[in-house]
Amino acid sequence: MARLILLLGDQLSAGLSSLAEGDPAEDMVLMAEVAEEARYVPHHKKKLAFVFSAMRHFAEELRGKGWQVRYTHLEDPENRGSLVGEIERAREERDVEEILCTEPGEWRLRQALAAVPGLTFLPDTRFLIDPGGFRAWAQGRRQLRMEYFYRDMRRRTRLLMDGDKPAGGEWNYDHDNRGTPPPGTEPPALPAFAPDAITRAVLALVEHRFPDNFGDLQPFALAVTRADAEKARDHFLKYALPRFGDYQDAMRRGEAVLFHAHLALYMNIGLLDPLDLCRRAEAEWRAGRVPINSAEGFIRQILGWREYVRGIYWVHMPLYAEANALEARRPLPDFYWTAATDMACIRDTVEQTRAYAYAHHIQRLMVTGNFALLAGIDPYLVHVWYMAVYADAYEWVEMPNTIGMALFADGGIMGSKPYAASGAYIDRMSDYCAGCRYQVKLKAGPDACPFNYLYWDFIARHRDRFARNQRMGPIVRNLDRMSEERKAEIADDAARFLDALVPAGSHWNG
Ligand code: FAD
Ligand code: DLZ
Ligand code: SF4
Repeated sequence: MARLILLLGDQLSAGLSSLAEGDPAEDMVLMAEVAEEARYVPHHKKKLAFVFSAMRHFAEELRGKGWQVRYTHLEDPENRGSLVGEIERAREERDVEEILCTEPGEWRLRQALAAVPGLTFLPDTRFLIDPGGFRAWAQGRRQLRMEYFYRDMRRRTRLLMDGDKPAGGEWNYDHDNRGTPPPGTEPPALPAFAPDAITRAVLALVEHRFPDNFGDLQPFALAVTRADAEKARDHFLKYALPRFGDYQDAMRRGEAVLFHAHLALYMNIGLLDPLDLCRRAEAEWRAGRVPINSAEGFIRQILGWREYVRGIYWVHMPLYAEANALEARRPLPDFYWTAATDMACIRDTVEQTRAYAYAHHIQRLMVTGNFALLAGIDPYLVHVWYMAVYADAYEWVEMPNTIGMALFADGGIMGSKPYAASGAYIDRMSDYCAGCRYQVKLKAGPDACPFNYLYWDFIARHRDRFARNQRMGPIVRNLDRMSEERKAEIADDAARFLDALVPAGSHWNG
């Protein structure tokens, strides 16, 4: 009797553990486009098209290598609508001895699949540390910090190491990642990939089946095959990586990607290998083509943050999804979907998100994330939004970034203090404020930048909690030094602004 290899939509890697364990001569690969996965959050149209097209191309690649692939299209009238249902259907059609599946990236899906009789999970070896290894690293530590995890990962993988010393002399060049590009700096354009017949069929499917989902489907220029994703990778290494380090935290109006990689979507779906990417970035530095702050900054994001958030996710699920340490209960404002706000920074970020299913890290963290933190938006609703709108979003990576890093809803598991900032930060790191109807230098009144009074209102709302946090102490003391009149003014401005927010429709609120 043959085995069935269930291959999920984000497992499009030739070296996947379940494929390595299987035998193309005997076993069958099962891939399925199903409504349950397409609808559990209202995915951006581009994300849906990207996933389905990449799945279809990968199925063709496997067939070309001699695999028998049972592929269910979303439109198949017999489609049972869920991955578990599609396994049952395959089982009704043929004798199946065992089902192999590389560990899914989402707790929800793992629970559903764990209940399927005869299904064996195999480790996902595309990651550089498995959840058990992370647990062992975390055990006994009073507080987890990414920096120490990252150093251990450097030693473990030998990336950017000279003997037992960090290459270049320092572990972390974060202090050299905060420049802003001078006017006139031209970021490289992303490579564009023309849709082939498979992608064009998928685009028609998405337009037909998901007409009301958020986001622009066209133009669609994403890579959907390994070969094209590798072209995108090489383009980044050559044209953007040299300045990635300097401008990692910068934001510029109308520029979605700047010197970022725009590669997370390809890594997360399995088209690019993270370790290989890190090695290539290191090779660029060793060849003298990129500075150390670029190579180290890039490798830190992948070897450090990417692996760290996955570890946090698996250690803390399922309770992590419900975390709400700051008791934030406000509904998500409508402008997260419509971009209809006078706040230029949010408008630009949401417009880019709508157009590209992409925004870079500082926009996600310090614009939309920071606003949701300060305004006290319900973390679960914010999580659904981030899961839906970004082409690279899968729960293992999105949830710790949203619930933990951006919203501090985990009470400090991910970071020792909230990433809260007033308008001054956004002004320093971007050119948004010059084109905004609000004035970033004003602290109070209807023309003041909302981030300014929302920041202090946030600190005041959580004063007692933050007073106990060593890193927040000085900020709380600044609040305490304010006059009662000033505190009342902050509370009034914040209430006026927050009360006027229009909640998103219930559909979008998840
Ligand atoms: P670059 O900025 O060029 O970084 C290089 C690579 O490092 C990325 O491709 C990514 O693989 C990795 N990386 C960088 N920062 C992180 C991080 N904080 N966590 C994990 N990996 C990181 N990343 C996702 O891949 N999927 C998500 O759903 C996601 N949701 C996020 C939600 C919020 C609220 C925040 C603050 C961050 C989120 N991130 C997420 C992390 C980060 O913003 C994206 O990885 C990055 O913007 C992707 O664009 P890029 O490929 O151009 O990355
Ligand atoms: C994101 C996604 C979408 C939109 N559709 C499918 C699908 O139809 N079939 C599938 O196997 N996977 C899909 N995925 C990815 C899963 O929802 C899920 O995020 C990952 O498999 C978790 O590892
Ligand atoms: Fe954003 Fe405030 Fe600047 Fe306007 S003034 S762009 S709201 S930070």
